Amino acid sequence: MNKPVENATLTAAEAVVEMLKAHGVEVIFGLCGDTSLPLYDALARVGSVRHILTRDERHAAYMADGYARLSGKVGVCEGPSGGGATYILPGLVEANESSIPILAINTDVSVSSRGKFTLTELDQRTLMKPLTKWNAVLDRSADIPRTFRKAFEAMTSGRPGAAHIALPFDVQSGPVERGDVWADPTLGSFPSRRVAPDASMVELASRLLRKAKNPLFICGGGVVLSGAEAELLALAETLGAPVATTISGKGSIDEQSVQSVGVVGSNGGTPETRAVVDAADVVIFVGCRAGSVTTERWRHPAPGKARIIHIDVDPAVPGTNYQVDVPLIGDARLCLAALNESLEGFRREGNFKFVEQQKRAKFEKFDALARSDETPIKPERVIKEIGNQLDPDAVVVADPGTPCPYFSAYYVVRGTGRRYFSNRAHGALGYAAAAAMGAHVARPQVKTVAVMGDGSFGMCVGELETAVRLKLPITFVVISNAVYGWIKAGQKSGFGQRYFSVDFGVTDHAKVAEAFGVRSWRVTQPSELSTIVKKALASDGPTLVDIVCQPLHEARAPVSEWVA
Ligand SMILES: Cc1ncc(C[n+]2csc(CCOP(=O)(O)OP(=O)(O)O)c2C)c(N)n1
Repeated sequence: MNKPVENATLTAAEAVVEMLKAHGVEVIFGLCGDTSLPLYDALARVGSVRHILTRDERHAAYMADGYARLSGKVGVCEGPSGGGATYILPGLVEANESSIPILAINTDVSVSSRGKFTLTELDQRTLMKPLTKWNAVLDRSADIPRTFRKAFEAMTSGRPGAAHIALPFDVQSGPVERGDVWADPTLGSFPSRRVAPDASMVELASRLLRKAKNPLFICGGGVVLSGAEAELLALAETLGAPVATTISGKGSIDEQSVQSVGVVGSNGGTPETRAVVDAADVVIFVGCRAGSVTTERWRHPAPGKARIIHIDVDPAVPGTNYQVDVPLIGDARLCLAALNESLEGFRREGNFKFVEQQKRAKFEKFDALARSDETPIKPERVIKEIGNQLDPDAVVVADPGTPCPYFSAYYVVRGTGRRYFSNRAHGALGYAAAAAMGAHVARPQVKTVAVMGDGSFGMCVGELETAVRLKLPITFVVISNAVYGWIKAGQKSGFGQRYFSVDFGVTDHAKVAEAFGVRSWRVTQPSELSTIVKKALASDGPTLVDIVCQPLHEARAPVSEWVA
């Protein structure tokens, strides 16, 4: 093992580190294992790539995801063979479906040990293939440079996505020619290759928009991914059109602006935002898959009622869920810029009275509940308090359960760009804490807050040690109600209140966090909330606020509907 190599060559493990560096990678999140020893040794010897040791590979992938979302660069995570691969998988698939470029490297049993009932042997190629945009299992050391180049190109061009590389133990010790170790560093950020739309389609869209009486944008994550906020605003102003978003689209527009509708759909939308969607005669989807949640199961907009222009970088998206009048395939920024150009000289005066009226109605109901002194504390009060105290540039990450629909609906993003996100592809509980850690590593100068239910807390608690070890000044908020509340709410609304196997025991999450070394508080009284949230946010280390809250099945959820 690790035979000395000539100067003109590197060990393959060293070449892996050099290839990452050549693509601009500065940090890797991961967890060690037997098959990873050569890679770890190379990381130690080569230096200059920061390694963040995590307590679970799933969270390493979530950290890479949060890091990528905030840095605009590929997030990298790693783990060993066998369990390391199966544990990294949930984060990989979430990122891939959310169009977030992360690279996962799992080391593997030696090529020479394949097929011999070797401990941890697993067909990583087949396992990862349907979950990633691109994947490979290395068989030869010499293939490392071109395999990494391919992976970065796949992740950051077209629709961004996740890649996976399996790196066998013996492959890590073979030789790689130094001269083969090169990269195009522009492939380390996304979008690396912007594609412009077909001019004839731009013309068709522009014609439809000139005739529209009540156009509406529904923006998905593609606007923020593409950095198309300025082009979107310019076009929305030209058209006098309101801008609604999906959850991932929060940050496409400043939500304080008159043109902003807020989030629509069945997880963050409200009857008031739905009414705005229903009033549109032309809907322009931008970087949005028009999936079940955004469209409330393809009912809003109602099929056939509004004309549809659909902008997406992925040609497979427009036309999948709605009959589309004009598909515009390309990068969101370039598509919107092309529309701005083709509409030069045109201007429709917007009438935002209806949007304003709907927003006022939505927030009046919210504010009345947010003022409530009742116990258990109402979720609205928590959102209002955190919203009041956070700076506009703060980053909030929300888990499914109570946090995602409530924060999506009522946490007002001030400014544009990535300031709020949730894991909207698969919505696995326990994402926010680790994703927030990755986000903080990418943008350490702003406050980062992770909001989770107690169901999520149970799925991510081990990473509190990572936050303490790295002294990350993140505030973790636990909405504590001793129930899988979102599901119990579903049993209430759709299954005759036959509550079954959804309640669990009460845990003092503040005490648990304290045992990890996190400065923590448990809040039971609404009157205590403000002071404690202030203290937690002001701390320069990790803090946790455990808030005993009204469960969802007793609360007034924004639009709570299961989406199967
Ligand atoms: C890994 C995973 N398992 C199951 C679910 C299904 N699920 C969606 S919401 C929810 C309940 C969430 O409970 P909790 O985190 O306590 O938040 P609450 O709804 O009570 O606010 C469950 C179980 C999921 N999203 N992820």
